[in-house]
Amino acid sequence: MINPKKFISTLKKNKINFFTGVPDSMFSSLCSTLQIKEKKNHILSSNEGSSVGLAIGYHLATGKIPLVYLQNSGIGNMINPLISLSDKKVFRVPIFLLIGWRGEINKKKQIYDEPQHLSQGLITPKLLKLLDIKFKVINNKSNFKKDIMILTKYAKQKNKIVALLIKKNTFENSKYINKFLTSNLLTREEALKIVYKNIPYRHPKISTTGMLSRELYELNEINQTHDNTFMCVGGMGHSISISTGLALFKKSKKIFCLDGDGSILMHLGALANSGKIKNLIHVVFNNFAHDSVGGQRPPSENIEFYKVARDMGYSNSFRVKNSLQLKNKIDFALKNKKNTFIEIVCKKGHRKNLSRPKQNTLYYKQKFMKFVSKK
Ligand SMILES: Cc1ncc(C[n+]2csc(CCOP(=O)(O)OP(=O)(O)O)c2C)c(N)n1
Repeated sequence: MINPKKFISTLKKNKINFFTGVPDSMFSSLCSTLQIKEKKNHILSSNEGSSVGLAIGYHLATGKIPLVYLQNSGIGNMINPLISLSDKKVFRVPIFLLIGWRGEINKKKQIYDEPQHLSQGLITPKLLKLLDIKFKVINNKSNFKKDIMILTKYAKQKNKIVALLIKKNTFENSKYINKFLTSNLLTREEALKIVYKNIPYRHPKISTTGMLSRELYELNEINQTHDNTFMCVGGMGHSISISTGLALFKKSKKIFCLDGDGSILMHLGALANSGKIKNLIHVVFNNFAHDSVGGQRPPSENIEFYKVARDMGYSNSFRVKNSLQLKNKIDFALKNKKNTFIEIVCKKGHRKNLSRPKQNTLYYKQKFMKFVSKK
């Protein structure tokens, strides 16, 4: 396996000194090492498109090659600035991409992965070819030093974008892994249990990408209440827009969006629309972390989302820190005729034995559509 510190020092030897991206569980130890050891040269960005923007700015300022890291599901977010700014036919900005390959292909077969990664996994190498991005695939046995050297040389000579596609289990864990914080705040799962208990079954729930949906899935499994839930397993950051679309056309129902801090930040602009929708209750579990992929800190440490939400149009907006406050605000939101935003300040950390949905995604979608079609 590759040691993250050695990997970073190889990048630096090749004069790559600026790192930005959105973390991925495929190389969470590398992301955490960058965040902790490379404070001055690293920015964890809000989405993969913004990472490319930051990288272009860095290149304009220094003339050097920046590194952007991402999970392959974030390629969509970055295609626009890549192809219409850094591309060879526009400004020719060389960028070194490090892409976690979920749904990877191994010896012509796709390895088992979650449904949201299957199509993306299949098309990832094809997409890179289509985008004319020279790339190499690495795993724990690869000669990464050689690959990094070849790719940086090429990027520099041609002023082009290059990529390393990272397979599963390529990186070692590191001591810089973000640890579970002890504090008297609720964990996301504890807070979710309170939310779950206090929302009557008749209200549809849209849950965000990552562990939150898996925790909710377990509650639904115990209580056999899957049909009122749409798990936004992919499309990170879009659960609030899905909730907005649903709420607009299901005015008789109060729709709950259960969101994360990293996710809300990814497409914060969506609040300009959701803030106007009366039958929406937006609950953000703010654990100040990308908990699902290693616990890295998003850049929103000092942002009070409930204040942002107020400015973006929500009629009621609160921040809660314990179970009693949370229960009270849910009761309030259920009775109030206008929309409510509830930011739950919680601590990061999750159970290691969380299960995954047993049925296929279409099963849950159909159940949900039947549920929302009822009066
Ligand atoms: C476009 C995109 N980029 C990155 C990811 C990888 N990813 C999955 S969950 C997650 C973290 C979500 O953080 P947050 O919303 O704060 O929820 P938490 O995990 O802390 O509960 C990330 C980065 C993804 N699924 N999609």
